[in-house]
Amino acid sequence: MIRLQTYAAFAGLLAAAGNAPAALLVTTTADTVANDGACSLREAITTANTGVASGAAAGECGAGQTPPFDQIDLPAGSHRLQRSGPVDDSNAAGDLDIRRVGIALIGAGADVTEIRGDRNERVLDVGAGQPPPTPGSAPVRIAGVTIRNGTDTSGGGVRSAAGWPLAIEASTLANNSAGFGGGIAANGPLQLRASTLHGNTTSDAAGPGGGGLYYAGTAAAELRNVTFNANESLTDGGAIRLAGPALLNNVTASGNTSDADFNDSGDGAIAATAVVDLANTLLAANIDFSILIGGAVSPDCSGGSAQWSSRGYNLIGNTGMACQITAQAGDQFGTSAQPLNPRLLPFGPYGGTTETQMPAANSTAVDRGGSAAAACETVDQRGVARPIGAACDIGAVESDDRIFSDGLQAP
Ligand SMILES: [Ca+2]
Ligand SMILES: [Ca+2]
Ligand SMILES: [Ca+2]
Ligand SMILES: [Ca+2]
Repeated sequence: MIRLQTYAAFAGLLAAAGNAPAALLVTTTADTVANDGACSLREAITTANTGVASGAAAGECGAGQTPPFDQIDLPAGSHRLQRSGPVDDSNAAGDLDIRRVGIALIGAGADVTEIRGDRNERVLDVGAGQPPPTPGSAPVRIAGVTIRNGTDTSGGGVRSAAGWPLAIEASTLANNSAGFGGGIAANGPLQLRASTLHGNTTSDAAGPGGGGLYYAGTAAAELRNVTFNANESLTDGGAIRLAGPALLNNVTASGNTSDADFNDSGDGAIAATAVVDLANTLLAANIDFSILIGGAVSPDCSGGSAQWSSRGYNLIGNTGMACQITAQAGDQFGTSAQPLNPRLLPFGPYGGTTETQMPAANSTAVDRGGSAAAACETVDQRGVARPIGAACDIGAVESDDRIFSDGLQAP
């Protein structure tokens, strides 16, 4: 289980070395800006952005502390955004605007800490209106939170500006909506780990798509131990639209829908117009609604042979009509005529702080992951060590389901 509550120990070590970065502790779930002796999430972000305390009263963010403030600790609770006002990038109202690299926003776990949008604007905006930072800067890091109910033109949950590095870990993005990039729209370097994107949607019927994620950075985005379930795009990429390159290892995308307005424009749980390099990844049992009108169907992946690059040990249920990928060692690819059933258990809690889709014991994802150059991640999305059984499993979660559908127990 990844709880990410080790910061206190870490800060203690640094304090002993006389070099403690100041952490801000959020002490209220209210979306307030007032010298009231409480430190709200919005105030903490402004203090981290500017280095200025939110007020002089004891208990305000940064009062009596020394900047820079590199970390915001967000305890369990529902932090609902409620400040309305003109759209701004200065963190005054609507979305929360992070304007400095190296800030870490750390919740107590995606199952207990949430930041909830008000459905008028996205939840978190990283680097908006700012020039790109120096290449190689420390990322803005978000960990141990659920981000839900944001709505915007792009990045309903989170948007990052061009060149702004973003790392999201052990988090859930759920029920966000945007023109494109329903959950996340990342325009700078991206690392996405041990996280779930569920029930995010796009709303622009002519946009680039990406129900869960839209990526347009220039460096390869890294997705490791990530689950995409029940996201939906009106166009391409029910789960992910890649306009920039990406590396995927141990990703699961199932139950996502592309071309949700079934006008035969859009396909692929992952749709790529840049190089996508994948290993140990499961793309199966997704839906391309073009099938409803007899259009070209490619439910699981879409893109040309110049885009799709397998390192092996992937399970793609149906490569369909628009996914040109060449099988490598360990790959299991189905077709429209003979799709593969991934035999995943229902999306739900299988341990850890994020919900996942575990392969059933009789899934061909079990014990079919790779090694050497195509090695699985050393732990799974829940933080459980791989492998369980003879070899690691394809997808985000290592199966500990041991009962076959015939009732016999797996060895
Ligand atoms: Ca206050
Ligand atoms: Ca903004
Ligand atoms: Ca704002
Ligand atoms: Ca469409």
